[in-house]
Amino acid sequence: MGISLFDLTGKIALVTGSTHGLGMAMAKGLGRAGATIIVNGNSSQPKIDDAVLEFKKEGIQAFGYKFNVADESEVIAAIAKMESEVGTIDILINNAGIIKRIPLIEMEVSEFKEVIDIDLVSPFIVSKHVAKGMIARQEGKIINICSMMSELGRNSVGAYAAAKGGLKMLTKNMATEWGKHNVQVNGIGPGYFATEQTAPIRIDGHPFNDFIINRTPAAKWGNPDDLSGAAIFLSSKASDFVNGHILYVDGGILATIGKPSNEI
Ligand code: GCO
Repeated sequence: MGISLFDLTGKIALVTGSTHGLGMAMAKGLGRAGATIIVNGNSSQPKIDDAVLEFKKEGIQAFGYKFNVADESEVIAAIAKMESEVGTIDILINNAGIIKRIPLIEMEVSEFKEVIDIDLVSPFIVSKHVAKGMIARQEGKIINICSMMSELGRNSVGAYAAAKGGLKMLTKNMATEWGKHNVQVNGIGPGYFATEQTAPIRIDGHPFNDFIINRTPAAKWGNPDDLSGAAIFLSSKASDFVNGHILYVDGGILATIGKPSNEI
């Protein structure tokens, strides 16, 4: 039986912001498919160490590195350290991100810029420096974590939507420039998932919670593990001819205008 198209054995994957939430879930998916995982966070070393232990408990080879994805000098130093201590990075998932739910009219410029910095500039910084090695080796996979807000606006998340819309186009441009080097760059656009980030708008009875259930053909919030398949696909040989594609894992939100709350 030949190697499965989806087998990541022998590959090393760096997932930024993977100490919790969607990043951890996608990293676990890649680990279960055979990849060695590099966990990243910028909070505390104990949080990173705890996350690494969670992977190891599942028999996944994992290493942890604390660095700020928005600081180019930290990124350059961290990549050099990771590639000397763990090995060359075959797969990069740019997942680290923040959101600030503030109406645009009330938002400070500094707050807007912070969201753009983390959610859009940082994937550029990390990708640029990881891609140098991928281009030298003529092989690599980069996945940018986009959002429903790469396609749709929503009250109070204007900076986040601007960043995620930009990340969609940055993904297409990375694919344009690096495709000839056998580096496939794609995006995953998660719909609405049950995570810490969405906890404030997911409370039972919260108008937004009811809205999302109505607006989603699958009629539920996503489970972070639902992203594993898309992450494995876009990290594996199965997607070697997929470039610049944003794969939405959204329970169907983008497929529909939705329905009135009283309609079955
Ligand atoms: C919000 C949510 C969204 C989701 C996700 C959707 O406030 O609307 O946090 O931004 O987290 O990004 O794809």
